[in-house]
Amino acid sequence: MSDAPLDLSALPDDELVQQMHDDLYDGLADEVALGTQLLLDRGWSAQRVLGEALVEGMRIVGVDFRDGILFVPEVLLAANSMKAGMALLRPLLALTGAPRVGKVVLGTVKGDIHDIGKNLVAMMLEGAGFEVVDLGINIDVQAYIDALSEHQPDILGMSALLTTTMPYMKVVIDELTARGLREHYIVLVGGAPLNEEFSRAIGADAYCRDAAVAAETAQELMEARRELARAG
Ligand code: B1M
Repeated sequence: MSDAPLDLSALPDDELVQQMHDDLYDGLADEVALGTQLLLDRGWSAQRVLGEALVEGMRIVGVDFRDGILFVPEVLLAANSMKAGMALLRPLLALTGAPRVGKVVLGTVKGDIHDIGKNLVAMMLEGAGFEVVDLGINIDVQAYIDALSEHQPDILGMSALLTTTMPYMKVVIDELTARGLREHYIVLVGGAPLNEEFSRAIGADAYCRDAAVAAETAQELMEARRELARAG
């Protein structure tokens, strides 16, 4: 058996993707970044690398995290590796040449520090032509309100990955309503534990299953709003 480092560039596409899943699982950020670049150099689209190599790799990590095989430190390393790959995709996803179509304030709610999905949503929105103000993680109601007042966006986007933090979205929406601000913004919500029903129940405008749906929904609702403004 040889101890020579694996030459990622020598692997065919399917084996490279498989190896990237393993490297993501093992938290090897440099290798994940290299694999990402190799696939791009071989003509893969940024969306395909994202879906088949990175998101799928993180899905596998999530399963073993749930089953108690992986723990927080390992998952953090995996998350950092995913981010290393995403950093290479970001400019490509943002570079669609779409005209500026609106502004979004986006953040992960209070108590929640998951940000990979939110970061992807930010990238896809930028790619669809939105200006995105990313507030980061663990955002409380006052910070959302301050950001809305400062940046005057068209859309507020909130992310939550925990069943314990998703109810905080309602706290934010209720506060907007109490201040008479709710109708000023399109409110989009997303995150793995959410669904349409939850989104309706808390008074959001739409639930977005994934980042691509978030970008499509943002465009559709902006267009509907413009139609309404033209008609009225
Ligand atoms: Co966390 N974690 N985690 N974790 N973690 C989950 C969410 C969990 C499902 C794992 C599991 O048990 N299988 C579980 C939640 C269970 C539940 O509530 N039902 C869980 C838990 C329990 C926890 C801790 C409590 C663990 C502990 O400490 N004991 C802890 C909580 C910390 C906190 O937030 N206070 C914790 C910590 C962590 C890490 C720090 C180690 C790390 C986060 C690192 C980081 O984000 N920088 C982490 C990770 C990585 C995960 C998993 C494995 C992966 C999440 C992810 O990045 N997915 C996750 C398991 C899983 O989801 N399979 C898990 C990839 C990403 C692309 O998908 O985030 O779903 P996702 O985003 C999608 C869509 O949801 C949507 O679009 C995105 C892209 O397509 N979307 C939006 C997301 N936000 C949107 C906003 C929008 C629109 C669409 O706005 C418009």
